[in-house]
Amino acid sequence: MKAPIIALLALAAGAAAPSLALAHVVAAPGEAKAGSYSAVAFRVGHACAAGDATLKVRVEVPDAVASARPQPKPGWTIAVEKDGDKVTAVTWTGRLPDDQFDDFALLMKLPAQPGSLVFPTIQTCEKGESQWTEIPDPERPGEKLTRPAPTVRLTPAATDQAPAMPDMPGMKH
Ligand SMILES: [Cu+2]
Repeated sequence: MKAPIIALLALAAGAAAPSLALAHVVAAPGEAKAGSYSAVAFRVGHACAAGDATLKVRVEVPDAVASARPQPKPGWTIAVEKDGDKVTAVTWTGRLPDDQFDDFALLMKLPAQPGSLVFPTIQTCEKGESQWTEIPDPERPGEKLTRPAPTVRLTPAATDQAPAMPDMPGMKH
């Protein structure tokens, strides 16, 4: 009786492995200085399923992010959702085939508090949808999630003598 169950589990693991091995939707870079203005791209590594195409990417902006502005993308339209002045979500609409990747960027004023910033993201495809909304547990850093939300780790701001790396050239504020 046990053998068939083990075989089924092995099959299930095998089926899940290809998508796990690919890039998911991730924040790039996945680390930034707390309190900085930083550009972070949401990198879409593949469509919702093999052979599908991504049509829409909606990124939720956490409350702690004081400002967020999307980078324009040729071929994509941008819709910004706001609560008062605060940007709460940004949606890019266009078309990205499964065998290509692309970056969808936001320039943000990041919170001063070090920690993890989670950006729940919905990827809408021609044939389906992937909800990248699972929140990583900081106490289980190596844990493999099926659909982890893109996450930016905020590192303590340097006590900088010299200006730090130019994160965001051209930004006026
Ligand atoms: Cu993936």
